[in-house]
Amino acid sequence: MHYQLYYWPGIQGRGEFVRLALEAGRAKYADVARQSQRSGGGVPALLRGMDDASLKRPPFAPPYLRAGRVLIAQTANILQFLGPRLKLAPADEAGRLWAHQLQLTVSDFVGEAHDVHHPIAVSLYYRQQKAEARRRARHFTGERIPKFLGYFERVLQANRRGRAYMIGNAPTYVDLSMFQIVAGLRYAFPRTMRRLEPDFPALVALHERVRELPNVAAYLASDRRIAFNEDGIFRHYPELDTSR
Ligand SMILES: N[C@@H](CCC(=O)N[C@@H](CS)C(=O)NCC(=O)O)C(=O)O
Repeated sequence: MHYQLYYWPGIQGRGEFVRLALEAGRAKYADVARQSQRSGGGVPALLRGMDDASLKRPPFAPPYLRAGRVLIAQTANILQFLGPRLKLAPADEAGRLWAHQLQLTVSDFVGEAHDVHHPIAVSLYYRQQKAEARRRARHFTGERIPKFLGYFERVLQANRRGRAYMIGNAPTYVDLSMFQIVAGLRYAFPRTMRRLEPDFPALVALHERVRELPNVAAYLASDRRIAFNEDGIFRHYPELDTSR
């Protein structure tokens, strides 16, 4: 199968959770909006896919994925689809439901990370909502990061098949997302993470383990991996990296 991923070309954002799965699973795929407009790619192609009035099941927002005749959106939904196909999901139904449950929790967390710099409206610039962002950041760094990471750490520690991965004894798309969460938080909130990381040793070790998976390491070293920047979900604004 040859997949087409549609996501904003200049950022990791939510698309990165899908890119990591495609790369770790050595899938053949095109990152359509990063291709030239001359070849039918670029942002116009991304927008066309959402505006196409003939689609009975249109995506609301990127990322979305085309796999032959199938068109699916919502990051966790895309990963639920790709997981078994790329051998990045548990084999049994209970395991797959558990993976999806964890991924939905990742989606909640990612939404909150986004809302730190855009607490009022996505249609406003960060500079237009800075005061509210500062207030929100204090709660995010002080309460929400520890709560979410504490939960993921607990899940990892409770894995009966060892603490190497979140589920069972082999990497799944959830582990890739854990890597991305730690990497993103380190970029956006370095002071906070320096303070908190000692409380989450298994999660920090998981980040290293995933980073060293051969397909992931090759991807991270390639120009396909976009650098974190202040247009994405994880943004580094020092004034928001409040640490008690
Ligand atoms: N719940 C969706 C959220 C999708 C989403 O918010 N996509 C962003 C980019 S990361 C977007 O372009 N949203 C446009 C909009 O909400 O109007 C997911 O997890 O995929």
